[in-house]
Amino acid sequence: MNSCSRLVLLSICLVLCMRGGALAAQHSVTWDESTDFDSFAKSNTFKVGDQLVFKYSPGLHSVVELSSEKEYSGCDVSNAINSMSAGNDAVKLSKEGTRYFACGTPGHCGQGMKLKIKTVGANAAPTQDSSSKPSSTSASTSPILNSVTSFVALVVCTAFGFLNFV
Ligand SMILES: [Cu+2]
Repeated sequence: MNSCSRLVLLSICLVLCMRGGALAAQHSVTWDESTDFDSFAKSNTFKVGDQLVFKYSPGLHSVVELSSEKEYSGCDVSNAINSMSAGNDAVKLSKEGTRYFACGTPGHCGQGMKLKIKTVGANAAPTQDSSSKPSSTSASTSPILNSVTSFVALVVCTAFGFLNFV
């Protein structure tokens, strides 16, 4: 094997390894009345494993998580499923689906301090809101496929690395 084809193989291995090991992202959101939360939601792709971090002045605001679209649109925070008030609140996006957040300070949600985000599978392409199909079957298997790809890439890379020394 000449050095040129080795270089090509090495490049392929590198690409495969990087593709397999996608890093989880952290999405910081400035949690106050001046933020455009719709734009924030649209300009970010939230994937399983990512983190959402709410940054604000403690005491002034809080973060409550709501369980339904109805509560979200009506700013009904009486049945919040989670409540945070530290001012640097991280939320782990552990599965696919839509999540609803609102400010718990009276009046703030009505003024627009609320955020709705959609978490997609870790391997999903960063497309803009391809409507509301559940897509659970295809996407839920992707983390496994992802691991398989990484493993195969690792084995292939190790094998070729070994051959180069023989
Ligand atoms: Cu607030």
